[in-house]
Amino acid sequence: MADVQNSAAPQVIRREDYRPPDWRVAEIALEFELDPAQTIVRSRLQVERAGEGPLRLDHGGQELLSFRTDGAAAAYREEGGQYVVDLPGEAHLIETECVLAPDKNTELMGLYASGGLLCTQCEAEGFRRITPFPDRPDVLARYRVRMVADKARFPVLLSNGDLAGSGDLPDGRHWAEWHDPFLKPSYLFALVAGDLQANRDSFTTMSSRKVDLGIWVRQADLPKTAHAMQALKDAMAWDERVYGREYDLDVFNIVAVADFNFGAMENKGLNIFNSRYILADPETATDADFDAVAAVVAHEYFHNWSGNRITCRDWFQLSLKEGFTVFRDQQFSADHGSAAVKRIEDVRVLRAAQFPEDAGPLAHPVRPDSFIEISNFYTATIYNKGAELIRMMHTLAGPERFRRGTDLYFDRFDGQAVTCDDFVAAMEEGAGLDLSRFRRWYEQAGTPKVKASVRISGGETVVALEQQVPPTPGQPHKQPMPLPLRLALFGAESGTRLVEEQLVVLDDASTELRFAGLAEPPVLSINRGFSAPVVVESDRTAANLALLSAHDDDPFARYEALQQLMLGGLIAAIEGAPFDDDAVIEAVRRTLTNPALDKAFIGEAVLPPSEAFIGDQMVMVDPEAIHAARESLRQRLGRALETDWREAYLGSAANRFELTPAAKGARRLRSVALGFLMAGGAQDAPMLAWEQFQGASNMTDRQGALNALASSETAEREKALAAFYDLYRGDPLVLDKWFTTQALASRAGVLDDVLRLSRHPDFTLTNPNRARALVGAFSANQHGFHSGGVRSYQFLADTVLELDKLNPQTAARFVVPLGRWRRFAPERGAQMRAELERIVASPQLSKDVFEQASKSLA
Ligand code: B3K
Ligand code: ZN
Repeated sequence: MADVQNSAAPQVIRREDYRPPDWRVAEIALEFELDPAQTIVRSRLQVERAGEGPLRLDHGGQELLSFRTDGAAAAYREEGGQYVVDLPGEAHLIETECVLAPDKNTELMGLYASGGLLCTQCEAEGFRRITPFPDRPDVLARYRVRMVADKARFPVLLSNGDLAGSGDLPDGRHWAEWHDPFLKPSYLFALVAGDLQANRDSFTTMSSRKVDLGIWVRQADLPKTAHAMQALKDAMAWDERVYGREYDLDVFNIVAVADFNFGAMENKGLNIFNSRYILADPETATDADFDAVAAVVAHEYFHNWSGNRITCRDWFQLSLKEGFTVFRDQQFSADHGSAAVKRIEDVRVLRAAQFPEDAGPLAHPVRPDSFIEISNFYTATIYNKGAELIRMMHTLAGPERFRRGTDLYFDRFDGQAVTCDDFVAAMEEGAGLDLSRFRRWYEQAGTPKVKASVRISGGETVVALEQQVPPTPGQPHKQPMPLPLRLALFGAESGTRLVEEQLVVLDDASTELRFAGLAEPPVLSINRGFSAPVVVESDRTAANLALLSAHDDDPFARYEALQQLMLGGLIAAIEGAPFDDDAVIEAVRRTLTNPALDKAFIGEAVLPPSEAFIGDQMVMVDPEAIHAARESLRQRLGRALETDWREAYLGSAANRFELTPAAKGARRLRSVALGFLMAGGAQDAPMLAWEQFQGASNMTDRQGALNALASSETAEREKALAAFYDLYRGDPLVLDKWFTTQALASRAGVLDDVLRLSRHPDFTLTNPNRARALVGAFSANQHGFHSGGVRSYQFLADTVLELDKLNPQTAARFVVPLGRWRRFAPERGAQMRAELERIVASPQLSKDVFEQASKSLA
């Protein structure tokens, strides 16, 4: 850890130090007198002895008005954020009374105010900010919650479980009481109070129980809740069909709030959502937004079993619920749209967020060994790589045996707080797999590299595979991991498949596969469907890749072949090597004009790899050279295939707005084609874009046109940005898009735009969506961000420090891009590093930002 001059270095929490709790909480009764300025919280805990030690209640520094054990003033001591009480007997009653100020809570953890509502966020350690409690996921209790509030301001009072009663009080106040019959950890507690309206519906479960569903929003937003409601019902039915999981309460409520640190939260029976993952209509949400709403609604719903009924023993096991639930939501989305395109998107996310994490200073295993602040571990590794681990088990077992594994898991551990290893053991037993080596996937960080080569020897074709797992912080030496690789061979001349697809599990450092009697020289198709989350390096030529991009019958492999072909050309261009781009142009043309392919797939496949992805393939990232090479390829493709782009553009013309895969695919391809026409410099392209912008009947077309214009130097650019702002200035979620589009633009001077926008009256750091829309997007714009030089780095560090005072959890996320300093040229790297040092040396830094910045320097 770096030299720290400010406070003492924060404490490191280690997995090996886990001890079960000494006291259980059988029941908790909570009483809230709700008021934004001053909320009183009274709690009564029935605690029971489970071990030798004292009772430890975590707290969040709130004002404590009283603390009693068995009716008498408690004799407690304070130890590092805990009240510690020695209790003599086996069972005791603990009562506390506290006062909170939700309207001063800018961290958005615990009880806080958002747009006139009061709401909670407790995962991971927010419950302690509400009331003193053993705030750890292995303490499961039964909750009874009584809320009292002013009826005019807070007509709706919601909490977990079922409504047990409600009524009016004489002074304009009212009350409601909710009881949750299920045992739950404190991180799943929730309450909401506010002036909300519900979109109500119901779902009848497989055992014929009727469940009342409610999506609660501000009245004006009610028309935007239909898609989320449909997704919820689809998710409930899907989980019954695919996993045999039935919902268990009589009520399921969702509330949308405007100020939220992440996507959504799976509180038992009362999910709380960032409004961007609930509200959607064609005028304000893109197709990608609609898909994200459905995926997040499903994800949170699926947590009811994978997370709530069975939860994590400790926070090191976070991927137990998150990796599994992401896998479940990926399967759900694949079943409700194009499975091939969904897999491509999932891999794109993994490569954009997780591979760089695995290769950088913040790399950690899917089950980490230590942390300073758990909020920093809600990462792409825990979520997305975690999901890939579950997917590999699914691939190894096949769907039926996998289901036997999950049945056993749900059966065996229902109502308990367990570990990742408990999951693997249940899968091993239920599915009949040997997963002993597979456990290394949970232990070792780093993305494995697979070298694949093909040679002909003595009339046989030999496929040689070799794996290597790179060193990561704290893990210099790695062991080989079992890599399930789906592979096939295609004829280098004919493009026909020479052998059936096989699943090869490479679980040693290397292996060789032999094939005899092939009719022609083969081309290897490997990691089909992206069956293992690895980087493949192969000896395939540009001609081999072009062949696969035209003939491979696995859609992911086909997409990947074209991506690799483009990548090879781009890297050659960046390194100044000669590169004949005719093969790329021809391969793109064949994909673009292939009537057998669906448009959504074409739209994905023809896009060159992102600048960030190209950077990840290089030891030293040169943002200017990458940008120039990619732009020049886009320009050449735009020119060479102008007629085809035009045809694709017109052939995908918008008609009636529908959310079918075909209609979404057509919209996608239309905007991609427009982007190439702009890149190729077609004279009428800006006008086409402006017409698409103006005539759009939906946000997908409008945003697609705006994106194309935002990266241009045209008069239409300014017109479109001004018109967009005027149209949507009153809609915060759409205004976020306006900020993001400009921050992501591919043009000179993005930094100046961003600095100007950071002073715009609509910009604020107090709303996480807005902060991410501008600052998060800018730092993800590799060329725009780095071409701004030291001023970009200073801006990012200034933002981190300013936001840290308000909201450490969100501030810490913005540190990450600076941590890539080792991968940039020395002068640039030193400037990035200097900003990290400035952050670490700042007084009163949160644990969140300290951990990210100091680890990024180490
Ligand atoms: N479990 C929450 C995430 C909580 C993040 C806390 N820092 C949402 C989800 O993954 O479903
Ligand atoms: Zn989750």
